[in-house]
Amino acid sequence: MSTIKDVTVPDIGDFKNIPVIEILVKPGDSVAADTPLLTLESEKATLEVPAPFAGTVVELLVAVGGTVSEGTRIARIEAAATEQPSQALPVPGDQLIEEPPPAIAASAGSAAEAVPPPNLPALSLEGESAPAHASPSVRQFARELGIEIGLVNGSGPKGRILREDLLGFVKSRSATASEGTGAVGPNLPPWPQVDFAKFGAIERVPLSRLRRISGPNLARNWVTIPHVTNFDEADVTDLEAFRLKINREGAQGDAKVTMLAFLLKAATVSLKAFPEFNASLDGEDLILKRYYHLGFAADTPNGLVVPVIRDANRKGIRDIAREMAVLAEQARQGKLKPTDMQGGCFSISSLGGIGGTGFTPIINAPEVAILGAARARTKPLWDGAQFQPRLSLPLSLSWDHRVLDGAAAGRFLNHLCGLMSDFRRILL
Ligand code: CAO
Repeated sequence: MSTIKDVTVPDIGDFKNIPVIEILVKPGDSVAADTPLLTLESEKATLEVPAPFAGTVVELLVAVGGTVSEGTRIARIEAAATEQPSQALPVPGDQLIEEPPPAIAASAGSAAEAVPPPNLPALSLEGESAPAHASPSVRQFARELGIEIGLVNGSGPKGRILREDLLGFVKSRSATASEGTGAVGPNLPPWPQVDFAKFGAIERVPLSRLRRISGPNLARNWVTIPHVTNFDEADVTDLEAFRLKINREGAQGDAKVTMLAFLLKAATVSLKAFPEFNASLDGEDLILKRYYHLGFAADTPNGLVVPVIRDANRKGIRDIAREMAVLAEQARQGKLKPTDMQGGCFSISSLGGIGGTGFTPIINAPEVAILGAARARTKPLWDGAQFQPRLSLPLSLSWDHRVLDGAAAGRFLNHLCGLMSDFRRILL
């Protein structure tokens, strides 16, 4: 015969009027003895109140946001006929909750198949691959971050997982799949520790502030964005002749027009034609931008910065060249304002003034593509009847394969090369 019994908050020490932050069951749920029913969180600790016996939840008597103290009635549970009372006390956040051993989680194909062993909390089958030691609030934070807590190494006492460990895990997470879980985890060996001085003279030089800031951002972009790079070449023979002409015609003090100014302008037109390149990924949505703010990578003594030319689509080539010269100079002097580097939709990295035949630029998140330009060279190009000396500009387009695909990238580059080969197409 089964009976309905009230469940009250047991002895929770000095805590009083503690807010309920999470209800973990609902009426109709079957619970084992010790299944966590709700989570309380005071300023100092997080506690889970477990079911004192096995049975079926009939009614919940508290809601998220309510407060409870020792003795507060929180639920009514119809006790199972053979229920064994639990010895469990609520688990304060300062203590550890030990997750079930991996064999249990791994052998269960689904939550429904899982049978919690006696005297262990009911399984939270999130695919944990190792026993996790963590307070309820840390486990909740892990759920919010979508992290499988069993994959995180704890740095606290006895390997306890701390909030900082979760944040560190997110930062270092690579696309490597964790065996058996299908989940992603770092799974990387530690950084090689080498005593370089053993092999010869060395000098230790601290990274510049700029590199310390940009390095982790570049690493994040490289690790988290599935990059693919397409290559193409634009015949810029006529454009180069035009560029030289307008530079000769330019007034005293006019900024020199370089190929990059044309590339920036042409990119705005291609972005208009292929709006999915002028976008950012936001969860499962794509944010399509109706503005055209273009960044360009600028080399400075302290490292790389990416100033942004706003509304480049509305500006003429000379305006773009002038603005680029000002921003590049400010970048070199370390005088760019944060706002000068914000709001970019798409970036261009030009190494044309320096050299090289091509490179694979890293996407500047949250943008979805970046264009690289290498040094233009005169090459013999077959015109159908004979070879002609033509100036060829090597271009590379790195793009985010979560958002774009190779065909789209090929079309984008075709379009851009077409514009650069005959700049009159800009007017079309
Ligand atoms: N092919 C051939 N020549 C090129 C060229 C190209 N693709 N691009 C520029 N040039 C020429 C210019 O015409 C100029 O020649 P002249 O002095 O004879 O007129 C010379 O190279 C120098 O140009 P520049 O570099 O001063 O000007 P820019 O507009 O091309 O670039 C800026 C400006 C700020 C982008 C550049 O100075 C710079 O910092 N580039 C480095 C970007 C970078 O580091 N990218 C890598 C990022 S990943 O680490």
